[in-house]
Amino acid sequence: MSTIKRVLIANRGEIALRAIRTIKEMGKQAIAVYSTADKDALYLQLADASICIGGEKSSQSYLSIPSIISAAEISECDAIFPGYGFLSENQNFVEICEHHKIKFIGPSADAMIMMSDKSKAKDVMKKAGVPVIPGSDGALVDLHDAYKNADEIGYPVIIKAAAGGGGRGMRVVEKKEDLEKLYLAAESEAITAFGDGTLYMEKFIKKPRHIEVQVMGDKYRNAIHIGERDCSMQRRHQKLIEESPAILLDDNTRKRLHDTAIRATQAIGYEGAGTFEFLVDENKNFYFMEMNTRLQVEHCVSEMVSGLDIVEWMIRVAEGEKLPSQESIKLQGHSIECRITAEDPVRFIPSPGKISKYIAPGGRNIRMDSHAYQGYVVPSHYDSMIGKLIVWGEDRTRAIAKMKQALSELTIEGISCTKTFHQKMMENPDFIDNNYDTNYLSNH
Ligand code: MV4
Repeated sequence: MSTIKRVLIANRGEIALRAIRTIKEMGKQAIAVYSTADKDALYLQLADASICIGGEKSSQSYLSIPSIISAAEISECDAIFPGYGFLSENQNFVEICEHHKIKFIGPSADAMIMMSDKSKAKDVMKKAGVPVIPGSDGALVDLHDAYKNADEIGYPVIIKAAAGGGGRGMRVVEKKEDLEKLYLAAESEAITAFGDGTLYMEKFIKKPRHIEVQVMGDKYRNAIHIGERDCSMQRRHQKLIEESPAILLDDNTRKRLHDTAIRATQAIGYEGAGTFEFLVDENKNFYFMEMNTRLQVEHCVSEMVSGLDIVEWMIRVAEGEKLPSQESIKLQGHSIECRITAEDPVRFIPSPGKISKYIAPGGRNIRMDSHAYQGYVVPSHYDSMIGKLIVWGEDRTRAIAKMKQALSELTIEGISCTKTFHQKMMENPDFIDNNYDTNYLSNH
């Protein structure tokens, strides 16, 4: 066991704030970093110290490995907390931290490498006995191989970029005549976006639900799950609402899903917090899709139903502590998260600028994770999320009622935000009846 004394947070915004809170609560020091665009950010005031790491462009600051390592060395940090996005899934960064004897609070570079090629990740999971979406055995060799696989799988098929994830480099092929054109389009998009044109193919699942399982592993090959999340309410691959549990699942399917995620975590000797993403088809069969080797934005709904602090456990695991037993984790009630972004609530066009008035909701079982405040200027350089409103209720109906109340208290003026979108959604009969899939917002 080695105690971490001082943690550098290699991130910004609400997740930097969220990490600082737990780090300080644990009696450790929290060192924040910021770009020139973030010099007035709230998280800097709550950190024990803060260091400017460069210009407003992410490439000059939050993505600059030399700047972040220098900041950690100057401030004598013994660990780095990556958050999500930026360097959180950068294998090279993990190795560089190691060389500098700075603990990376997260999985090993090897685990990241194993999961970063989505086609290879599927192969690893298949061998571990995890159901995967039927498709090509590994990467497609060429167009001819694509035709052969598509005939075997049966149309419609979907072509995906091995280096992808989150929807980029994806093409749905309805019929043979379209395959060549879409194969070439996916390939060139993958090369442009990832510098890697490797593709793989799957059976296209119509009207899927996106359900993911939160897992954690420790240094002793213990693995636990912290329940599942339904993240099917998305727009252009951006999640808007997440909840736990996924009420779509019956108890038996849910148990099999959780057992599968634990088996998968153990199979790769995973350490830290991770998420297994599954697609669930119309017959409620679940299939592994990809793994995220980082803390996710929506981790809070899992915290609300379990009572655990996932960031705290990420740090404790990094220190060499054993995870609590699965039996000790009781999942209770229902939690919903609404992502509040600085975008107009109809067309989702970014709306950066100064927040002239800000009032956060409050009350029992309501959590507002936000770095916003009255007078804060939302910069245009980063993603537009300005906060997450998370509620807990004894059941889904009560959670929705609580969310409605909380949204009505939330006041953000001076910029547009997605509050009214969420208010409409909480009244939407299809949402209330759980009658939707991942395509809902593109169809409505
Ligand atoms: C699919 C699919 C249907 N069938 N794969 C989109 C993001 C990327 N991670 C995978 N995605 C999908 N993969 C098969 N075989 C449908 C999607 C998909 C989707 C998945 C989850 C959440 C939202 C989505 C929106 C459109 C398409």
